[in-house]
Amino acid sequence: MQEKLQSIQARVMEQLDQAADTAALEQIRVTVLGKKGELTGILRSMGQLPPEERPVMGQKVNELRAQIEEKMAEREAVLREREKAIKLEKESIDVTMPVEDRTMGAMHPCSIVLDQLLTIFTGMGFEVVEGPEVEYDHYNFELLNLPKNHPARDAQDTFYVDDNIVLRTHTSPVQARIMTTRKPPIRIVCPGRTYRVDEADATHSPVFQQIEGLVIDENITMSDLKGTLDTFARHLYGEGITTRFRPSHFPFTEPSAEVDLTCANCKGAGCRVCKGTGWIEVLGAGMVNPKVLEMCGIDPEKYTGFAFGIGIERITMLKYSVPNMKYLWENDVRFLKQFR
Ligand code: 2NM
Repeated sequence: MQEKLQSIQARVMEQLDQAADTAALEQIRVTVLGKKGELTGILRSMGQLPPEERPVMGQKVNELRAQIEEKMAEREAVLREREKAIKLEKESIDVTMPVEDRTMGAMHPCSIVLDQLLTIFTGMGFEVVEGPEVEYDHYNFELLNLPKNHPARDAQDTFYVDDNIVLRTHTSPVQARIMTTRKPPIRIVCPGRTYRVDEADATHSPVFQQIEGLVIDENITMSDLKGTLDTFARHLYGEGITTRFRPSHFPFTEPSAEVDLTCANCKGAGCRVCKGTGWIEVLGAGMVNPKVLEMCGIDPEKYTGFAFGIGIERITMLKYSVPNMKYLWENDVRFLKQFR
């Protein structure tokens, strides 16, 4: 038994010296000191010894155990230090390493302009209302004084889903819906996508965006329209920018006007952008046709109103000197990243 102890001592001390990591140490602990370990086995088998040898043997086993535990603790401290150093080395971050290039997104120029328009009009007390892009003929045409067989309803201009349903050709049907469901005073702007059968070219697209305004109350006059659009023009382009109304015709307004803004490029002096006129055509407007009010259930004897429509792409192109509308929907990043 004495010899056995000596051989265990020699072997375990060497194993401890050679243990490469704390997992190996733990393995030694189990095989030597564990419940089924060698030393434990020896202690248990001491019953076979003559009683007078037991205390001496027991002491030797305990001494060896203490020696192994001490050595193991020393070795463990060394190995833990080493493992910590390896871990730190692995996890270290080189703060001087160049970062991966993350490209920032940008607002689409039309969205920048639309946001600006919404800020201007909500600042004047308008509420923003949206509605369906797939619309009943009734709201898109009928209520807006565009009866069947009106030339503006030509299949040439309108995407028909079926006899009664179209892709809206303007955002006015959103306003027709509001007029049929609310009582004046009404003060709304309606932004959104609109659709017309059109060949895409430098200034046209079958899908485009509009924002239309509508005000209905007692005693609303054309001067309210003029004042609203003058304020809009000033906010969009600054002091000195105003509007000019030219007579026009829309079925849903009477009277109707094409509205020009002072050319922001030359402040009205005349330049290449405005073809020497000092004015840029920007929107259409007018007093809501009493027939439209009547059809929408608003008493035209009591109430009057004005409305206007602005093409988002058109004023975006003017604002950023975009020479062709295709740049607005091609989404070439070389174009888009200029708006970061
Ligand atoms: C325009 C020009 C003139 C307009 C009319 C209406 C409604 F619903 F009140 F009848 N909404 N928008 C209107 C009037 C739109 O766009 C160039």
